[in-house]
Amino acid sequence: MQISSQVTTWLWVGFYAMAIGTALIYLIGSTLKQNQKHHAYLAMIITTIAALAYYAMANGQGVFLINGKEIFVSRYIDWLLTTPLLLLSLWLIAFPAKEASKTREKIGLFSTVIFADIVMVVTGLFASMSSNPNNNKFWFVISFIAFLVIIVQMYGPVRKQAKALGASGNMFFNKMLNYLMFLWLFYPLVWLLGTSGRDKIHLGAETSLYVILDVSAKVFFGLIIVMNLKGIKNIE
Ligand code: RET
Repeated sequence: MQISSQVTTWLWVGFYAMAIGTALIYLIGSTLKQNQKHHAYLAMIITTIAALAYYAMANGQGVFLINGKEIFVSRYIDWLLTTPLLLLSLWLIAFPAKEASKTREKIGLFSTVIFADIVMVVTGLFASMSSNPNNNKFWFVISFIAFLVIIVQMYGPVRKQAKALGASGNMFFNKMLNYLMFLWLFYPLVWLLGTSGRDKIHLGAETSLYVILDVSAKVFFGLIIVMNLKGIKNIE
């Protein structure tokens, strides 16, 4: 479908930032030791998915007019894939490499957070597609509750696991966790202010804010990880 040129420009900015970010993560990641390289691969998968989603959106693909509003379904597909992968990258930092035991506990914890994450994104899409305001509020509240479940799990049991990393590893994990969760708080805020919520900001502003958040949560997040891993023991 046809979208305004300001929106399209921002979507192209998103595409190029993700593509260049992927290349930078690759270059820096290639200097890592073999046992740490997978962190770079994961970061590159995240930015590649986003690059593809932005390319599609910039060309009007995966964008639908529902009840007179543009719904960027491509964005939700991007979130559905990349948010679990972002949580997985924190996970791979949190759990000390040498601790091979407790596998079932790890899988249990991980499934809970991933499930909450999927509920958050899918009900967020339902909320943006509801023409009835009560319906819109209902799905938003459900999505937000799922978001709270993620926060509680990440700051509770997952953060506890990272204590075993030792001082520098633990500090690094906490920094990355705070950085990512702080950024995530702005997504529902932009959503609420934007065309899916209260319509206080226009689609161009909404798109630009999402681009800034996405580049920070995906490109910068990945770059900070690959640039800092080298000196940290226990993280593999
Ligand atoms: C929605 C709307 C409903 C309420 C909540 C939301 C949260 C979305 C989040 C998205 C994070 C996206 C990221 C993308 C990739 O970089 C769905 C906006 C709570 C937290 C990190």
